[in-house]
Amino acid sequence: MSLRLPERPAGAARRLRRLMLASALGSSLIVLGACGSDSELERLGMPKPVTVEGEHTLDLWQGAWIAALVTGVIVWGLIFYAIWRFRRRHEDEIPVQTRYNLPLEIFYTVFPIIMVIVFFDHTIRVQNLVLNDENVAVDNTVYVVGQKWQWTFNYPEAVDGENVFAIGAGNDIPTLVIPVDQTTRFELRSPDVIHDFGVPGFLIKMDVMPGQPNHFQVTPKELGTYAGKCYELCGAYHSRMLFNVTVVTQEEYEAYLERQAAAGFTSEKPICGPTYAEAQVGLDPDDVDVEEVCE
Ligand SMILES: [Cu+2]
Repeated sequence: MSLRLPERPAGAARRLRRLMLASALGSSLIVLGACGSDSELERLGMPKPVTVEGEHTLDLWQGAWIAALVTGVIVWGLIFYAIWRFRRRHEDEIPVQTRYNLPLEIFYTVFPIIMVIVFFDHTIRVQNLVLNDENVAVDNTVYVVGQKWQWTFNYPEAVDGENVFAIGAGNDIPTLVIPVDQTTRFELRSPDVIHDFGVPGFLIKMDVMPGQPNHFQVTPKELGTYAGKCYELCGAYHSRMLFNVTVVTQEEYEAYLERQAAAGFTSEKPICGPTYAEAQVGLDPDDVDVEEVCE
């Protein structure tokens, strides 16, 4: 029995190529057209950014997904095209035997490297935009202290030159209050182990490390309350390290600080906050060691 090479119907191949090109272009256009920031689908699963800085992160996320999807559609198209175009048509035929194709091999080695370089470049560009701390007018600074296993929020020189603080205790989740349309810098401090301060709605998180001061700033543009958490597995009660962020008007922000100060939550300097065991006692400011400075 003799083996023969497949016969290729020229018209069918041309139609298939056109169909592939049309589907690649069509799906790319659908993805590009769907990208806004209103629905979860448009944001490709990312939470809605409520800060100016978060918009840049969302752009990077969407851009990366568009590039990946366009690449995916082209690759899937080529796979299915090859499956269809070079299928066995007769019992007694063998498929075309290609040992190597140098131009193609150079292409699929070089092109992914170029893609990685482009992704890397965009990532660094957005990171520099979001974390840029030069020539940024910072309106407020909050010292965020992560200690096992609770958060303490310090507002230095907030009321009559004194530091105002808020701490979580036991089952009380602490609330971080910041004003809308103002740039607030978070100075991150830890007296014990590595924690990680993050707010999904702000599309940012950063390690809170002992002996390594970190900071970043946000400019919230929408009023509301947003959930935050510790993103670093930091010990036995890591899961308790929840907090809320409330974005309020400037007047409400000042009123909040006055209320906290009137309730006695003041110190000379930003404090480290109580230990987990101490925090179980309650929110009484008299139980807090205000001498333990965490600057
Ligand atoms: Cu933690």
